Amino acid sequence: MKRVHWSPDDSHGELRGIDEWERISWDEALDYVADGLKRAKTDYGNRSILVSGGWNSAGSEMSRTLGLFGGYCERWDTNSFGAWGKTPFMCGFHHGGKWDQTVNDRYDLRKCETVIMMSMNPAWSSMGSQTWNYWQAKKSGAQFYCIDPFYNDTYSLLDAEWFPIRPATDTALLLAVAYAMLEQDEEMDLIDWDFLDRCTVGFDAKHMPSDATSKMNFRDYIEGKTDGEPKTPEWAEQICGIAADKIYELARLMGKSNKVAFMCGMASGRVHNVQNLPQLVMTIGTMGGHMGKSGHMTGSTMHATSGNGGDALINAGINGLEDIPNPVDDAINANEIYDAIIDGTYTWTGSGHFASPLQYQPGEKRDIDIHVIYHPSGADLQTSDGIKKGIEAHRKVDMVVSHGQFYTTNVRYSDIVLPVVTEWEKDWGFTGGTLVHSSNREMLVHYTKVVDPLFECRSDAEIAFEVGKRLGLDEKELMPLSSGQMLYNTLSSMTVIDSDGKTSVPAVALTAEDIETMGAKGDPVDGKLSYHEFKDRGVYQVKREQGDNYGYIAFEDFRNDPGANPLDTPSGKLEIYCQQLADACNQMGWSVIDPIPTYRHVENGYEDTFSDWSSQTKGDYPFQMITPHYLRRAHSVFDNVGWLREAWVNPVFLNAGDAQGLAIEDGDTVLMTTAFGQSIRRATLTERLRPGVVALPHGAWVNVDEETGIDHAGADNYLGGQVPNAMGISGFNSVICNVEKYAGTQLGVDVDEPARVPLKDGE
Ligand SMILES: Nc1nc2c(c(=O)[nH]1)N[C@H]1C(S)=C(S)[C@@H](COP(=O)(O)OP(=O)(O)OC[C@H]3O[C@@H](n4cnc5c(=O)[nH]c(N)nc54)[C@H](O)[C@@H]3O)O[C@H]1N2
Ligand SMILES: Nc1nc2c(c(=O)[nH]1)N[C@H]1C(S)=C(S)[C@@H](COP(=O)(O)OP(=O)(O)OC[C@H]3O[C@@H](n4cnc5c(=O)[nH]c(N)nc54)[C@H](O)[C@@H]3O)O[C@H]1N2
Ligand SMILES: [Mo]
Repeated sequence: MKRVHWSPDDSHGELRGIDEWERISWDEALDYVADGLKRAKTDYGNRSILVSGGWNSAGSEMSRTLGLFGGYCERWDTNSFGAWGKTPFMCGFHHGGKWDQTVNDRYDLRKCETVIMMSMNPAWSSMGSQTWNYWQAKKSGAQFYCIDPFYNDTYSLLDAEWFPIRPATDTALLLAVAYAMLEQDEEMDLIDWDFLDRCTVGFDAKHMPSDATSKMNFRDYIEGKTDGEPKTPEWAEQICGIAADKIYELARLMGKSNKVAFMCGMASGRVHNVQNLPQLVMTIGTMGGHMGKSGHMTGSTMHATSGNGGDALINAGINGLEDIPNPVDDAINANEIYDAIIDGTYTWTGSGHFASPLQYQPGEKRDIDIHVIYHPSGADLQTSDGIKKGIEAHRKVDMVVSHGQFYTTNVRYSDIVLPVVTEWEKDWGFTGGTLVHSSNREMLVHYTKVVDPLFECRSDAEIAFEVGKRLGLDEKELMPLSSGQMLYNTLSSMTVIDSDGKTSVPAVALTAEDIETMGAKGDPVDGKLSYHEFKDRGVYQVKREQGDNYGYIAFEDFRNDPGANPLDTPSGKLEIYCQQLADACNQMGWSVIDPIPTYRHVENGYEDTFSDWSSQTKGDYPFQMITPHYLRRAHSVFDNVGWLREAWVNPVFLNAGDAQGLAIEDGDTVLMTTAFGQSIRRATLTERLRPGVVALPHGAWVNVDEETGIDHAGADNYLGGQVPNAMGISGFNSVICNVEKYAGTQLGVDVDEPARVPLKDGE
């Protein structure tokens, strides 16, 4: 599709999102795209081409083509992991390098007596049946507790006792838990001093790491010796809203003689300025000694591996396609991306931000002049903070291109739309791979085509190839391997851990005939499961049972002998004082953090709901908003599906008492206002949300009324804003807002709304 009023010479950018569409041929569309890219390169250089998509724009098929073309500007953000993506700094890059490796495996969870869950909701948000893991622990007698502003379905199922915390205040709570553990230790013997002594650095002045550049230590800070403010439960209560006596109770629960699993989802890390939170969670775990032993664990757990830590038992192979490096090193953080497009400057902090500490460089102000936005995949305009400013940025450039499966927000604000196939129409693919969390450690999905591509849809690979040809690139370099060869390469390099729990062996058996059918070259493989069976089942599942050799206790060797099994940190120990983390963060220039976990002001957090904190006078945005992942959708995907709209309405959840105070009844249309945008939704009243908190489900397709600027869909990121902070954290759960009854026309139920379809020329 082409937007009617767009042409290469006059983009009429102001009409993006409201223009009509015309159908054009693939050849015309690909020519427009290639010509637009060439023009941007000639006139402004490769840096003027922004490739968006997902948490990191590198890795898509188009990144190969554009890499060969001389490069492109990247976008990066912290998406799912928030602050937790940096756990490796204090836990080491071989444990925490995979964020789901600091908790034990699912069978060991059943040995815990006390499971303390912080910001978790596997019943809604973990693909697969991961709630089963917790249910089994409950059947084995574990007691559950939850720290969350929302008493969600997971907690309800597990009959968890609720600590109804205010959003974005977990740091204050946990600092006070540390205080209360210290205070009650003499009487109740809560702290595992032996573990602290042998396995950590930074807890007190006697245990400082050799690379420390300051004298700060955790104990002095907690007891008020560093800043004159002891982090007492009474101090924390003011901020986090949990009563001091409940904080003392939590501290007792964390005690060393209890078999504790202290588990966190990452939602509390998807908050501005909480770079130290994961470090603090791990610190509390070390104080209770809840690491490296059966029945004890501390750390983050989420996605398909929720409640099931450990190395992948089945490892996806590699397709053999060599990466094409991006000659341009520009990479813009999601918190600055739209300002960069509108104002022409941004903070460069390194390229390819994800796995290694080396990728966090001293911040550097750079000029940038974006002329093309290319969305090869992902749904950034919808799923990143600041949709309103994002629309403005999209309206500014010369050309916007999207590969689209549906009429998504990215597509709607584009000029050229290239329809791509869904997973059901692709020849084959796998979930899993280097990221353990893409499927759980025990299984790997292999999907194959269900239907031929519908209408004229093409694959990303075909599009990348066709655009590349038109850019004059070498066909062999663009696509050196056939699809069949890549399938063979992947399958033949796929490995599984044998039943001894140690040996890695080929997973899939391939005969000469299989290989010929794929049209590939290579030797037959003697593997555990025949290719036919794998393909028919669509899944490789490693059989598990209690007492098998596949168990996993995080940090076990380390705990038993830290000298012989050091962590991959500068000190070799768990770093309660982590110089590397502080240095990496502080040199980027957005926020200053301490090497130990300390209390930091959260931008758009609880304190910002007050115009005057000392007199407790509320300001223009008195409520806090969280944006939970929601059953109706996978992020933005499926929001247009009528059946799902019928099954799950998309309300804004309000605390019933708050609503009463505002004279809002269930079903009323409510106006939500933040500093960044306005949106309306029907209210659902509930007692499960703590007072002062509003929950707006994540991912609804924005629907802006051009006259008023108000979004009618309840799009979370139309209300959330961009705040450059810490190590580039997206603050999806640090939003403050006003809520009032909407005086305009009341909204009907979503299922009665027409599905979003493109406006066609002449209709
Ligand atoms: N307010 C708020 N915002 C959030 C979050 C939050 O909690 N609150 N959560 C954040 C998190 S954790 C995440 S992971 C992100 C997710 O952010 P995104 O990854 O941007 O979200 P999706 O909606 O899953 O977008 C995927 C898009 O890719 C398309 N797609 C799927 N397969 C293919 C393919 O093979 N080729 C191409 N070309 N396209 C394909 C789908 O149609 C869909 O439009 O959102 C983040 N945004
Ligand atoms: N159906 C569905 N499933 C999904 C997705 C989806 O969009 N739809 N997305 C997938 C993806 S990519 C991801 S990353 C995961 C994310 O899944 P989760 O990490 O589970 O994310 P959320 O649902 O945002 O939040 C979980 C809980 O954290 C609480 N919470 C929010 N802010 C805070 C806070 O500041 N402090 C505390 N203590 N608690 C807080 C929320 O109230 C909620 O109960 O879900 C995955 N699964
Ligand atoms: Mo995510």
